Amino acid sequence: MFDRIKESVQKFSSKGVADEEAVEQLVKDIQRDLIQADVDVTLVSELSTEIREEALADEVPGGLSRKEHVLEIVYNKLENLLGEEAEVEIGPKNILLCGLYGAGKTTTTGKIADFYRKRGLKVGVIAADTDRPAAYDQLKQIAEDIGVEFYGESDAEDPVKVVENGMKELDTEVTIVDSAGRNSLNEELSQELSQINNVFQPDEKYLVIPADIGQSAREQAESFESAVGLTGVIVTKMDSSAKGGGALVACRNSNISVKFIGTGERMQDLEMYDPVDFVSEMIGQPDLESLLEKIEELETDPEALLEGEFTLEDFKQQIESVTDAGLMEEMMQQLPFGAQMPSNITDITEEKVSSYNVIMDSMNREELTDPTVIDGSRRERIAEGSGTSTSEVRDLIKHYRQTKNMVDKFDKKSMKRGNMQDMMQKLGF
Ligand SMILES: Nc1nc2c(ncn2[C@@H]2O[C@H](COP(=O)(O)OP(=O)(O)O)[C@@H](O)[C@H]2O)c(=O)[nH]1
Ligand SMILES: [Mg+2]
Repeated sequence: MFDRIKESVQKFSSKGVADEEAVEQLVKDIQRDLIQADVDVTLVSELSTEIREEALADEVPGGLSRKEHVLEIVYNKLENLLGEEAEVEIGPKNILLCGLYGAGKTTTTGKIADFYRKRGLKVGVIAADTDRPAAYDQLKQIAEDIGVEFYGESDAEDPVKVVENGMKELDTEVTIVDSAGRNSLNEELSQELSQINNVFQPDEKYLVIPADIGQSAREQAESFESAVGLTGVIVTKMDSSAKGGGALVACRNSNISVKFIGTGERMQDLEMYDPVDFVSEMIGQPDLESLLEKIEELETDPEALLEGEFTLEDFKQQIESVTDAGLMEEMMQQLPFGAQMPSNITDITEEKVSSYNVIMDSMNREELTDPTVIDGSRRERIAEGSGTSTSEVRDLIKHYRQTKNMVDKFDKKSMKRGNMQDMMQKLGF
């Protein structure tokens, strides 16, 4: 997805100077790419105006080149356009999938089941699509393949009864209902879904939408939202449609968040939605990581740019030596730049330390030494290996970075050795 944008950004990056002409070309290219992805024209035009104005009018922040500055603006705008990173809670729950014919509901039921199974939960699926006889066999097969429990009635006519029976029959922590589709959201489908709702009481109601409907995703999400209520959207077939970007942007504008995306027909082709990953792809991961880091550091201390040896391993040692949150807090108050301290830095609870340790145990040496190599797929691997989520991994890295910035500000050596006393003395205790 957004391959064209990636090319346009690369073209811009490879230019000698980021002058007005280069910016104009970049804006034009991005405009064309977004419209091809079926992003709403009004939004595209707003975005272009914003990029143009900010890229050319703003003073460039010290320490960044004009080119980096422009890329930062483009990065922020695209991320904003694509909405928020999904938050998916890993725990027992009832999940209802709904959507029109062929959207990918049954396949996605299997993918979600596999997602929770891999995270250690006992999972079952219920075949509540009584509309199409083949749906029963399709889901049964999938359930067998991935090794989760299955409930269905091959000759059933009433989906609500099937759900009721399934709930009695299955003894599972995560239960997923695969419902029937229609050609459109008609009265019959809304009624069927609200009846299932009543008996199943889902914690999550996900609308499954195929990427190829592009910006009509907004209308569809809004109509399902008002008919049955939704807690999220899953956009499937991101791998096989050029309009996925349009669908994602449309969902963002419907204010119903995208939770997962489907990227293929196999069970593992499911990702928690993370716009940062897309945008990173577009701008080029290494460039972006280093750019973001540079910006983050600049925001707190330009001199910190020159330093860079406080590794994740040091971080690990350091949080282990300071599990006393009270101590940390007290120390923070003594810092001359206390007002600028990231708020979550004093959040180091015992619980967090042990969860961070588990995550870091799933990282290899390279990652511990240089966390900037941790891209989307590594993050996914680390999360899986440690039984956590990618957002927890991200949280750890963020925490690490903030600490790194702080460490760079005072005596690095004493902190590195975990010698808190020495440091406290320096701070006037
Ligand atoms: N390429 C691709 N195909 C998908 C994806 N999700 C589902 N499909 C295919 O789309 C078709 C319809 O899927 P199905 O789950 O039966 O849709 P349902 O009618 O909503 O239950 C099947 O051929 C699936 O293999 C996806 O993420 N990528
Ligand atoms: Mg189906």
